[in-house]
Amino acid sequence: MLGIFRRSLPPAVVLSLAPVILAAQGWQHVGVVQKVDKLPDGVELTCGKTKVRVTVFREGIFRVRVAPNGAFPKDFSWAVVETPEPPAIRVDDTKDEVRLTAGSVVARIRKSPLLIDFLRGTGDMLVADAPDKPMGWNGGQLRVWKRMPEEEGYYGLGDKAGPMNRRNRAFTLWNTDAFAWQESTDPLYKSIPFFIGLRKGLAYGIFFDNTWRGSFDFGKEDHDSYSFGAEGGEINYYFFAGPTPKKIVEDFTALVGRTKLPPLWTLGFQQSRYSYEPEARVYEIAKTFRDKKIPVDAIYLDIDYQDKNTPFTVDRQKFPTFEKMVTDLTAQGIHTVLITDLHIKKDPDHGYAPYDTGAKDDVFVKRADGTTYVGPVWPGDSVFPDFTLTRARDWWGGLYKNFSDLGVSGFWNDMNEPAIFLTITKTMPPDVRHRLDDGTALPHLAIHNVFGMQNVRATSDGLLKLRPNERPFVLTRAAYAGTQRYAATWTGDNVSTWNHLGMSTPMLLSMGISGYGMVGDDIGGFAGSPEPNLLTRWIEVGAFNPIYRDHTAKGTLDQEPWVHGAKHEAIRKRYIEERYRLLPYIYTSVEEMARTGIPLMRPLLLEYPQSPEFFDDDREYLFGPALFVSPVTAELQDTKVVQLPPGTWYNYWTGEKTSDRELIKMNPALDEVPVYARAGSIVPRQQVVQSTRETPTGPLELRVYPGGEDCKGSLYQDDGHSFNYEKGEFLRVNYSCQVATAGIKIVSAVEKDGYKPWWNAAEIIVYGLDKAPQSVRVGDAMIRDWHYDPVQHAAVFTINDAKNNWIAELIF
Ligand code: MIG
Repeated sequence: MLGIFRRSLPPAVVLSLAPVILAAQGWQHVGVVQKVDKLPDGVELTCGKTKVRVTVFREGIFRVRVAPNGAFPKDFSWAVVETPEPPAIRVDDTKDEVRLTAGSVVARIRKSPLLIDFLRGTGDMLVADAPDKPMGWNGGQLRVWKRMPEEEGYYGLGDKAGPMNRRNRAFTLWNTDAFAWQESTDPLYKSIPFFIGLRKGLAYGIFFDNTWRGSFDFGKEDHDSYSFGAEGGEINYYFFAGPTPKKIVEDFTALVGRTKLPPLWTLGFQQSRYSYEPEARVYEIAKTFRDKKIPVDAIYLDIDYQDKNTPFTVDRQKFPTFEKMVTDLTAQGIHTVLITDLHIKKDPDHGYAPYDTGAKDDVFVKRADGTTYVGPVWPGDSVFPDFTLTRARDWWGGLYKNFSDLGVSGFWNDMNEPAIFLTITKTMPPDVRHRLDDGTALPHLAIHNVFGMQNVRATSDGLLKLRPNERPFVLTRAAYAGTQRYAATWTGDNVSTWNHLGMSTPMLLSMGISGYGMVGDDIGGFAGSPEPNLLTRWIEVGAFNPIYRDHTAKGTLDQEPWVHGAKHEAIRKRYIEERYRLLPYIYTSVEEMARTGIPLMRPLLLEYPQSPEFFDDDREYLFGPALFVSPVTAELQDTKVVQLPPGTWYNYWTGEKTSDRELIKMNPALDEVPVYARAGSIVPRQQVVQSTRETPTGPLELRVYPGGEDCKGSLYQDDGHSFNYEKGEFLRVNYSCQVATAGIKIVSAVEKDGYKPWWNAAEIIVYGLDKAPQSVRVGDAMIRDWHYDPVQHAAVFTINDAKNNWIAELIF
C-alpha cells in the first residue's frame, strides 16, 4: 500500500502524508543515552545499539553523525575538502545532559531521549531538536527534526525557485532536467543541502552532507518543527554557529571549497544559442558584435556543431574549417565555448574513439547484472562514464586534448543530472551501479546527485592537465555542494517571460549563499522569445549578475542584443559597456569571492541580518561590496519604490546623494536600472573595451563616495588567465578616504605590487561635494588641473603616477 503511494505520488504529497504514515511505517527514533564516551574532539553517545557522535570540526563548526546499528561507516564525503582542526573542548556530563563547549558555542545534549540543542555561551538558543521528534530512521530512510521558532527564516538550498525564504515549503533534492521550470517546480537541477536559519539577527547554518535523494521540509508537514532527511546514507550534518550569515557562508565554503578565481574573459559578455550553425553564422555573429561595437568575450557552440550530436566530434558539413574558425574568433578576442555532453554515443568499431577507448578501458557505467548501461540521449543510444572512478575521470579529461590544442577556451557540460530520454524518471534506473576506487560500488540513488559534480571535476582536472597554467572554464548544469570548485553554472532552461526575469534574482542570490557564486541565467530566457522590452530589461539586470550570457532554445527568434532595432540596441549596448567599465571592480570582487566565499551577488540578509525589513524584498541585492541594485523586472512598471538599506547612498548614474534609509519613488524609464553606491566606498572602473583581451586606454578611474564609517575600496589585478597569481604575480591596492571639516583625504596603499597593470594614471572622482574645494593636493604638490562638476557634485582630478602609495587631499 505505502509502496504504491510512494511510486504514484509526487514527493511533496508523500511528505504531507508523513505524520499519518510515520509511525505505521516503523520509524524508529533515537532513545535514551546510556553511556557517554569522551572523544578527543567531542563525545560519543550510546543509546541501545545506536551510537551518536557530536564533535567539533573547527572553531564554530560542530558535526553530528548517527550510526543506528552502532557501526559508523568509513568517513567519506564528495563535498568536504577541509580537514578538521578541533579547538580545545570542554565536556560536562551530568545526570540529565552533556554539554560540549568549544569557544563560545555549546552543544547541549539532553539524555532522555537524546536531543541536541546548539546555543551560544551567552545562553541564546540557536537551534534545538524538536522535543517530540528525536532523530529517526526507517529502513534506509533517515531524518532530523528541529524546532521551528516563529519568525525564523530559512535561506539557501541552491537553485530552488520561489522566495528566498524557504519557510512554509518543502523541497526535494534530486538533480533533475527541468525544462521550462516554474516557481513551484521541484526538484530542479542542483542539490545543495545547506541553509542558513535566521531569526532576529541570530543566525546559524546547517549542511546535511548526504547525496541520496533528500528532502527539506520547512513547516509544510508541521508548524512547529522543520526537518531534513534522505532515502539512504547517513545522518551526517554540520552545524555552523556563525555568528553572522557572512561568517556562516565563509565557514561553509571553507568546508566544501570555494569558487576558483575564473579567467577574466568569463566575466565579459557571452553570446550563445541552441545552436549557431553553420560556421558562416558564427562568423556573422562575431562580426556583428565587432561592427556594432557591442563588447563580447565568448560565443558558445551548442550541440549542432557536432556530427549527429555526438560528443567530441565536429560536423564537417556545417563546420568545414572548424579549426580556422576557432583561431579567427580568438584573433578577434572572442573565446569559443563548446558543449561536450557526458553521454558517449554507443557506436562501436566506427572509429569513434571516445566509445572505443572507453569500452576498452572499461570506464562506462554498469547495471547490477554487470552489463553496460545504455540509455537514449542526443546521439541516440549512449553509454556514460563512471565518473566516480578516478581512472574514468582521467580518461574523460583526456578527451579534451584535441579541442584544447585548437585553442578552445571553455567547455559546457550540460545534461549531467544525468538526463536520459524516454524514461519516466528522466534519469538512470536505480539498478545502475557506480564503481569507486576502492573496488566497491554504490547504487545510482547514492550517486545521482553527485554525478554532474564528478563530471565537471573530470573536465576541470583534465583541462588542468592539458594546460597546467591556464585557469579552466567549465559550465555545469547539475551540481552538489562544493561543485563551485570545478565549474560555473547557470539556472537551466528558463522561459522568456517577465515572471522568469523576476524569479531569476532570488535564485541567483540563493545560489550565492549556498556557496555557488559563479552563476548566471539564460539572458532573455531559453524557452520562447522575449518581447523587446523584456530582453532589454534582462540585459540590463544581467550586467549585474556574475555570469552574463545570452542564450536561447532551438527554433526561437534571434536573441542577440541588436535584434529589436536601434533604440533597444543602444540601451543594451550601454549596459554591456557598463559591465566592461565595471570590470576592475567586478574582478576585484570575484577575487574576494574566491578567497572568502562571499558571493559577488549578495542578498541583503548577508549585509543587514539584523534588519528583516531590508531583506524581505528578494530582488534587491548588493553587487560586490559597494553597489546596491534594484532590478526592474515588471512589464508595466508603475511607481517603483526603492527602499535603500541603512546609511547614505549615491545614485550610481547621477552621483546624487540620498539621505539615510530613504524611500525612493520613481518611474524608471526603459533604460534605467536603479543602482546606488554605498557612502564609504571606492569603486575602480575602466574605459570600455570590446573584449577583455583589449587593453583599456586612459587612466584607471576611481569613484570615491565619501561617508560611512569605514570608507574604503580595493583593486585586484593580475594577468587574468594563468596561475601566476599564486606565485605572487598580482597587484592589490587598498584605497581609503576620510572626511574631516577641513577636507577629504584619499589614500592609496599598495599591498602587493607583483603585477604591472595597464594603467599609470588614475582619474579620481570624488562625489557628494556641495561646493568646489579650494584646492587639491597630492602629497606635497598642489594640483592645478582639476575641476568641479556642479551637476554631479563631484571633484575630478588625475594622478599621473598612481601606481604607488599616495595621499590626495581636497581642501575646503
Ligand atoms: O535537451 O544542448 O539546458 O541550455 O541549449 C536540451 C541543448 C539540451 C539543455 C540546456 C540548454 C541547451 C540544450 N540542452
